[in-house]
Amino acid sequence: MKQTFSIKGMSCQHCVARVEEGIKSLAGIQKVKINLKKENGVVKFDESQVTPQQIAEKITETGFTAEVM
Ligand SMILES: [Cu+2]
Repeated sequence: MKQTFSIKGMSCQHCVARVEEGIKSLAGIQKVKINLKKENGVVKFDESQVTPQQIAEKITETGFTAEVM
């Protein structure tokens, strides 16, 4: 499935890369597209392996504020 997350606190491409790497470290992630300007990220994943909540928690772990939209 595809889910959009609001991600607050990113200021540059370094932050984007950090969020991306964090999300990709989870099982079942197929595609990650982070938009710095819009402060969001669209993640495509296998819902039998990972939940939107787990993805939001992982983003929070990398140091940013995430919310399932
Ligand atoms: Cu940054």
